[in-house]
Amino acid sequence: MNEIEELRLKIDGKLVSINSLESLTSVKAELLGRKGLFANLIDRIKLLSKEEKKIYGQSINALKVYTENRLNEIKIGLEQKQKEMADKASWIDITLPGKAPLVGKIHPITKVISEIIEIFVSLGFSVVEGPEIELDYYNFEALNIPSDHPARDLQDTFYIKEGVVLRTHTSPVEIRVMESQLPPVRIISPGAVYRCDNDISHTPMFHQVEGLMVDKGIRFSDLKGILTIFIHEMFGEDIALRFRPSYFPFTEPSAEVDICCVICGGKGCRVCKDTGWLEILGSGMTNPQVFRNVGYDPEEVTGFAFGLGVERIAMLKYGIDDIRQFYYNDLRFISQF
Ligand code: 2U9
Repeated sequence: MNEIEELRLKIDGKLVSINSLESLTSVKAELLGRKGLFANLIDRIKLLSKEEKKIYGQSINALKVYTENRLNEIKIGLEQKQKEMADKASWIDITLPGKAPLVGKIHPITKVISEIIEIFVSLGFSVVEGPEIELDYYNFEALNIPSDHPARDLQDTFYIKEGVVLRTHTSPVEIRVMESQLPPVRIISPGAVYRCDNDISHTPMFHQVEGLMVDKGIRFSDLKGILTIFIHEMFGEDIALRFRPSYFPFTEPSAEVDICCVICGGKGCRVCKDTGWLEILGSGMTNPQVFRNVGYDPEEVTGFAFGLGVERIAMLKYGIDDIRQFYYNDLRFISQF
């Protein structure tokens, strides 16, 4: 009987060590399996005398039934616990606020281009586009930019190969249009342009909108009228502006347009370099040589053209002091506009 008690204690010790369905399986095999504890005990019965066999057999059997019942209870308990844990893991708190999906926004440069297009379309201009990889002829030659002009310098222009460049402005688009159609012409050409430059106010790729109007009797006053309307639409009716004489090979006469500094109101500050004025675009009456290059007769038609840098306009409009901010693709910056 002592042996039976010892066995029960040993079995209880094994049962309390069970903490998972896996350990249950291995303890069950250890106790009740074909080569387990009970198989071994039952095997020994045949060596006993007739009386011993009866008592010993009954005790072993009772102990076996006890073990089987305990294992069953433990199994039910563990399965219950496992189910509870699975339920808890899959529980959803429908009172929690939902996750807002990240909604895309229009890039500030695209927004400013669209705004510029809208203003010129309302003035009767059409939008045209052209290749970003251009022939030297369309980018420089046809625009009366001589081969010794600083804009042609290797430092400014990205050369693809001899005679082929990344366009440095969108003017070649206007040359292509004039080559393929007769006046009147009233177009703007927005798009990416490339210059070998990289600092706080220059990126190697930036955007321009250029415009061209050609017809019989176009005068400098037409240029002034159209560009004044544009600047008032873009920066507000109250902004002061001035036309300042300048020089471009493709226009004659030429003028740059300044607006009263939007940062200091004309008093002078770091942004306007204490002049009170900000340069906003270049313009001029189309050089007669450019007309001859595309087969137009400068005695018949006249025209004006202008060009503006989109990033520069966006920087002034939104008060941004580093052009590179537009191209870091930091959502905290570009989602503000
Ligand atoms: C044709 C004839 C003339 C376009 C013009 C400018 C003046 C000008 C600059 C503004 C800042 C370039 O982006 S920028 O660096 N552009 O100053 N552009 S007149 O004149 C043309 C265009 C096409 C056929």
